[in-house]
Amino acid sequence: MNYPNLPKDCTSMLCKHLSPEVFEALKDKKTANGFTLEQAINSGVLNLDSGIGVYAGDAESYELFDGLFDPIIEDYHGFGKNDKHQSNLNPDDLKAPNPDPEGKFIVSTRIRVGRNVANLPLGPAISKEQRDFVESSVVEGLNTLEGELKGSYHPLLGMSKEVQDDLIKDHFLFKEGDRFLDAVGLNRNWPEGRGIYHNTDKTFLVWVNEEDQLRIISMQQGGDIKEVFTRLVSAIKSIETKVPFSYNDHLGYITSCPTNLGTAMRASVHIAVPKLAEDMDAFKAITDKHHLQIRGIHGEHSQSEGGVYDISNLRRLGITEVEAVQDMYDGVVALITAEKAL
Ligand code: ADP
Ligand code: DAR
Repeated sequence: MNYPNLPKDCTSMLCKHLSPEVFEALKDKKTANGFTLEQAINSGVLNLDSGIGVYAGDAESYELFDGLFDPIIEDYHGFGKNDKHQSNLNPDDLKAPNPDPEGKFIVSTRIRVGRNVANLPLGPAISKEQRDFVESSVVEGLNTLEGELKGSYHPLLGMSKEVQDDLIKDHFLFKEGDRFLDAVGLNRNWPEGRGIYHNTDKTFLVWVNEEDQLRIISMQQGGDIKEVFTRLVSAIKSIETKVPFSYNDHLGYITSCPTNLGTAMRASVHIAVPKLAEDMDAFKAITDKHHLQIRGIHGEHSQSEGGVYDISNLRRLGITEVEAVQDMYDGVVALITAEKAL
């Protein structure tokens, strides 16, 4: 493998941190699952508009390719090689009375975590047989859930296009054919082994075998962030009694993308701030101050519509789950205050 052609104007973390020296040190290494540096960086080589451009094929990738992953993790999360991740999933520690009880600003709230099954490769290096095993064992565990978490699993294989399109349009299901995921092999054998579990009200959902092997999701209309977090914690604690999660005390919960390590949590609101959005510099000054990310309303790499934005925590590693949600909550309060002032 030769050093990739990375143009000078490429701004991804891959372009920033894959020096020729790091490349030479890592290019001939292979994890126990056969995952190579070439596979890890292919998404960023093919998609020069990537933000990151690198994925892990297994937990070992983060150690074996540390020369590339460590500076990316430090750069994105501000988290050092010898730092230890801490977890706190106690909703009592979250100070978050509904910031918009009259429903004037927050359309909906969604909090999700990524999880992967312990002692198996991650999506980029998993075999079809292993991925099918993940689907069957995760679904077996999900089908034992009771109360508000009780629901049903819907495999993507055999799902009608209408049902699939409706679930995506209504923000419940992942999109198909993401080119970033495709380039690292995360779409292999699609749609086999993939699907969505949800309860009757679609306030609790689990994506199976998309970018991570599980995406555990709690969501509802309105701004009761604490209620959404409490439901998510209950779901995580129920599922982890059935499915062992890949975790270590340095990186926390192990995920395919380094941006999702640690809590692997993204807590978001869809919020209408049309006046504030007329001055994006002022808008971004508030989101930057509160470590928040602005996305469009149909997920990553999408646009906002009607002055509604997806606002979520940027930091996921080196802070606890409670702190990640508190980051989002405090930022949303600041955005509502600014919108009201306008
Ligand atoms: P993820 O959050 O899982 O990393 P995306 O940003 O692509 O992935 O979002 C996945 C889906 O969740 C998209 O359909 C998006 O519209 C939806 N979504 C995210 N946040 C919210 C929210 N606060 N309310 C409703 N839907 C949301
Ligand atoms: N699209 C890839 C991943 C960025 C983080 N988002 C994830 N993991 N869904 C990129 O490098 O832009």
